[in-house]
Amino acid sequence: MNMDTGAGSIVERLAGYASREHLERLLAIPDPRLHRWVAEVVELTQPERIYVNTGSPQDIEFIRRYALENKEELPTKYKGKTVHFDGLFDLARDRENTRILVPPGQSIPMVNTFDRERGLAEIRELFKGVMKGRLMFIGFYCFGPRNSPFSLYAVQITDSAYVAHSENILYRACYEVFIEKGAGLDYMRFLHATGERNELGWSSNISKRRIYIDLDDNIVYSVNTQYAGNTVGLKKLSLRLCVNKGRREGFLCEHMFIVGVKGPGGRVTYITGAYPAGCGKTSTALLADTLVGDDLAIIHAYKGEPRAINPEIGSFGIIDGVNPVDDPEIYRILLHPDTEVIFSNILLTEDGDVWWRGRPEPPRRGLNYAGPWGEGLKDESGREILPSHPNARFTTHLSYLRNLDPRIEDPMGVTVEAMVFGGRDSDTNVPVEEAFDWVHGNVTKAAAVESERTAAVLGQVGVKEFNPYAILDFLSVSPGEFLRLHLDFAGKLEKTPRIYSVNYFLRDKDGRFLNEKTDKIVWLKWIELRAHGDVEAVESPTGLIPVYNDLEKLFGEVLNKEYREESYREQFKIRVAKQIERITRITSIYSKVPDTPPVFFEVMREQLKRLEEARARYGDYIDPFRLDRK
Ligand code: SPV
Ligand code: MN
Repeated sequence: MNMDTGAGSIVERLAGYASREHLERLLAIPDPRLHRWVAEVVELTQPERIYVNTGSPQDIEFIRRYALENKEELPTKYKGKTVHFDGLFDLARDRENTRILVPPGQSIPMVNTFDRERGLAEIRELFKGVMKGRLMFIGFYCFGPRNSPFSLYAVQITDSAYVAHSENILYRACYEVFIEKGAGLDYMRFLHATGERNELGWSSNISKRRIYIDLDDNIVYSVNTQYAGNTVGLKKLSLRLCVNKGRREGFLCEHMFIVGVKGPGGRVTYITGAYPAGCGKTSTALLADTLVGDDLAIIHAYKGEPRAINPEIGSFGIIDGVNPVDDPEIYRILLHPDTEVIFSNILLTEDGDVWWRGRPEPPRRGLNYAGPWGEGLKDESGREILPSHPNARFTTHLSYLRNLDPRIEDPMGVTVEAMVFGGRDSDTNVPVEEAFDWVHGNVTKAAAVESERTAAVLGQVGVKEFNPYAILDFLSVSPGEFLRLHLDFAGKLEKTPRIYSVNYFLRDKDGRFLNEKTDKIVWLKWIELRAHGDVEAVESPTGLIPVYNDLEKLFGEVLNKEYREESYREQFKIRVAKQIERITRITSIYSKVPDTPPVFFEVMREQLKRLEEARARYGDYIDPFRLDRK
């Protein structure tokens, strides 16, 4: 690629692609490196024109309209609401083709890597002329509150108005910071191209879909895809860059919600939670008393406290199953006349209504992620095509939430008192359990998250998968190193957050869920009380579980529900044999990760010993009423 320098030549190089106005917008940012990059991208991808998005209301509106004109989004009968389809083969994150570029011969345990030079050569080929005839958007965003020392910055280039529109909803546009800081600003870069589109508007070169992450250059390339998890740079592509920066600088970049839970006397306790996609993370975040974030958290040690910020201001949440009874707040927002929403991969009915599983009436004919849809439609292999996809999503502003915590804008973040780790687990973990301490929690709960696979990634649903910190898909370092980073982080803190596992998916022997959807709020309230030492707990071989009477009280107070002893006994019995199997599975995974901190194996060995002793004493199941209080 041409590495020409000098403003004069940049003007020449961009002249054929940019109107004077947009050229001036770009040149207003005093950063020659940025100008050179844009010139290189333009020469390589050959867009028709460039559009520099300053984040002004006019630019935001232009992008909204352009997405419709360009048919990347379709109008609905609701004001401010559009539908986007990714297409049948592009409905989720593509793990296989998402790769971290590394020097020859290097690899990172459990992380998908690829030779850097080969990867960049492939990218150059794939991007050659890829934007011909397209408008290329350049957007400038803050990844965190304005003026926060913890915020990161990003430039997104994309030929997709849908991607630009999504980012305008999900992130704070901050063109002015780029003007002010110029070449002194450290920022991530994202380059995305939709690639050829078929007659339905989908990216059609799916076999050439690539998401390549170049840590050395702080840049991510994404091509031949539209699904937001593969394309919206600041969503999950940034997470890999952020994790890498965090490792170097000693902060945590997490796949976690941040919520406030109210306790006695009106106090608000901040809790973060990591769950693999599709395991109740967004719904937990929405159920809490206040919401700071629903997907990502950056956590720094500040004056001895772990402080969390949400880099986002919007939500790209799963819509499948969202219904007026269980999720009244988000349901209200999705259909409210004054809100802006992009629905993706739902069903757009012929009369312009939007349908997903959870809307009370039955689906009607329309258009969906697979094309025209009608009752009984089957795919080539004879399987029924669901009217709305299980990974269908909504993109909307968090500001619509009645329980949005104003501290989402706090540049110093909120103090994290507890961290929660959840997964889809039908037969092993109890609904909620506290770890004995930071190290025990990081090893046995965070680093050991497992979950039955959902529709958010391509592949077969239902298989139990290892997913440490619920972040495996987004790791750019080894899980061993990620654990080490957390263990070391404690050294900067005066008080570490307490750590919990939660499990909303336990089932009985007939396959029925042991808990109701709303029970999760009780677990959060219990965690809140524990974080302040307000209630006792019962000691199990795997951690500290609630005392029956405390839960009985909380169920009554919070949900106005009776909580019976039998329910507690069944939900909180320790499944000893299953726990032992789990340790065996997880330990065998880490034994193949060379940089796993030795303390991991020690803590797991101790846990195994406690479980074996318990089995000798109680058998394969321990009745929680037989355990001692602590
Ligand atoms: C997730 O899958 O964890 C999401 C959506 O939050 S995606 O952007 O696809 O990652
Ligand atoms: Mn997520």
